[in-house]
Amino acid sequence: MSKNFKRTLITTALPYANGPVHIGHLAGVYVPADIYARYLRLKGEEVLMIGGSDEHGVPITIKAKNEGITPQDVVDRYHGIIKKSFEDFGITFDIYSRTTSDIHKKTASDIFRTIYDKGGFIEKTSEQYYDEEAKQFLADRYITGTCPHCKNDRAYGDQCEACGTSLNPTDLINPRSTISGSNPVLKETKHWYLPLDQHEAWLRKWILEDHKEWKTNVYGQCKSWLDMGLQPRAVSRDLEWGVPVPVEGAEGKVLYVWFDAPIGYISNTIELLPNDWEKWWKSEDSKIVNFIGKDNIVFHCIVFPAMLKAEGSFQLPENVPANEFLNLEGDKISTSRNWAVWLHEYLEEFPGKQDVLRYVLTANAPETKDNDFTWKDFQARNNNELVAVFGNFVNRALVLTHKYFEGKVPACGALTDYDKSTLAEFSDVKKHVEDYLNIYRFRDALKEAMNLARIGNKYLADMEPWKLAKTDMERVTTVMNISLQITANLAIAFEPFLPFTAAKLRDLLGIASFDWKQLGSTNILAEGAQLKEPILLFEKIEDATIEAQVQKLLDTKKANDEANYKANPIQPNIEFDDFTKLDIRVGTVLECSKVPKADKLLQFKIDDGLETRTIVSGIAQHYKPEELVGKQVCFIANLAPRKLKGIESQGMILSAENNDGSLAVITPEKLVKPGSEVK
Ligand code: B3M
Ligand code: ZN
Repeated sequence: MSKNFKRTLITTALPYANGPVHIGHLAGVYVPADIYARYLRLKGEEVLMIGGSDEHGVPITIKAKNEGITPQDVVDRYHGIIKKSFEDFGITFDIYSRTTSDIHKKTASDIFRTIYDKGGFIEKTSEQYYDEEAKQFLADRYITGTCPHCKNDRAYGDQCEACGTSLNPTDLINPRSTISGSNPVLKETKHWYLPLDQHEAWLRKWILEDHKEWKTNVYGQCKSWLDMGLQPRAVSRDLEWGVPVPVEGAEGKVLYVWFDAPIGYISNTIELLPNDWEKWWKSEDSKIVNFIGKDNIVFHCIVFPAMLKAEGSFQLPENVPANEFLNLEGDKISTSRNWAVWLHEYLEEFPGKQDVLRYVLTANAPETKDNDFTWKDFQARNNNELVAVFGNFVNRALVLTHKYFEGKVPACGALTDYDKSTLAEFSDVKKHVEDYLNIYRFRDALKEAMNLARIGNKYLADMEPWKLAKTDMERVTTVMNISLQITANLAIAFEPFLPFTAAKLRDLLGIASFDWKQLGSTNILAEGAQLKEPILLFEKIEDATIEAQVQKLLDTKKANDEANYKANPIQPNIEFDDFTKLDIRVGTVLECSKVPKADKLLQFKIDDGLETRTIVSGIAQHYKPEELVGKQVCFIANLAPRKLKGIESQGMILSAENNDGSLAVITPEKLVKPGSEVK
């Protein structure tokens, strides 16, 4: 069912202002949204792209507390950094505002009040943990205790990060308040709930029947939520940081961050267009599209629509093209673990290379499943695609035009069959790119656009104008005209994807402005038009640069391992008699050699004070054989012999395992007689 929309309102998830933004944000939400917005604008459509920082919520209060500053200080700092990163990467928001603005507080408050007055909430009293010393209710994250599943004693009230289980605060054994350290008590508190169960019927129809075209990952997640049955959700919290609940008797309570944040889209539109915002949100001919990451799906497809429906005067989104997650070198991106490529740092280290990152993140976007960002892939895509295909083609087209025609676009003469087939090949590009962009398949759209450069590259390589120039200048004019027209097409096609490069190209070609309608045309550049001196659009990224980035991540990993190091829990007690059964001795290593065809094994001959015994030990990755000869080691002498790679091992050498997995052989602190007992 395709409706006749007059305008498109694009919203992008509001990042939490408790840290800078990283490549995962860009890949998941902002680059695709920006491509879509730029594309629609190039087509001359009426578009609005709304963004902003999400400045409420508990993590911000925790960060403030840890740093001894106010939550407002935290969000002021990160809002500025985030906003600048987006500007630097060419994300074309019509407004990028914040949820601590007065307009937002009023809008969120008004919407709550309207729903409240219509009887759209239910009030419920429940027991929640309360810190009697700090005199406040505790958010889940403010409570730690022992995980009932894995016994980790640093689990949070909402989750145990050691075993990944999600928890309720009352699941914790020996709960403690992180504010005062005291044991919290359960106390009754009243909250307002959005009765999602009452919205289930229309949500089912709206999503599962009327929006079958939504991306399968989005549709599938919605379906599973709906099939599980919806429950009322609390939309208020006992907290000081947030939008106060606008109801009498609600002192000390604020709107739940997930209630106020999506309203930020509306408030920011009001801030931008105080007199004209309603047509974007309330008229049926506005198409609303929410760009988000997969962890936000339930809030945008179920909770926010239910809020809007309960309020009664807003349009629902037409599509919610959520992406999956982008991982980094095999690990989940994490702000708290500093496992990320931060956008502001990237720009310091790769100045001017915004488009390289935009390209890589789009070519490898997590559109249908989680994907991995690796520096090797980043380098390969830059060197083999942007430099070798796109840049190489454009550069040759421009350099040759300067060489043969003083930089003026030569005339197009008679076309050969090969010329015609080349032109035919690229004339379909517009349709292909559009077809993909219209259904939010940005990677495929980019591939189609890139195909233009491949066609151009192949054409130049096949035509070899540098050879033709010796015999047939007439052909050279045609070949170069066609090559330049392809270059101009590239500039238009890439404007949504690589706007900085497209702008450079436009300048080189002297095109006044882009018109999407011209895409696919073979006479964008007029005969005789003067081109500027060529510049390189992309440059090769060297191995050393990539290795430095990989090293930076390895350093992070190491620092994290150090910070998180905790010895394994102690095994259950044993009886003393069990201990005495172990005969542990000191021996002197007489010989040590690698076991053939076994990477991990070393074979020892050990003087145990009685005879020479053979022991095979799995420490070859930690020691060279010669390092151990002459050393004294500890070994279990009465372990039943067993065969390893055909060699009978008579005992086991003891070593300590470090937290990075490396092994250190145990040796006595001073020399002792071989065969000495370890007690
Ligand atoms: N701040 C969560 C997030 O950054 C949240 C999104 C709000 S969108 C209204 O993943
Ligand atoms: Zn656990």
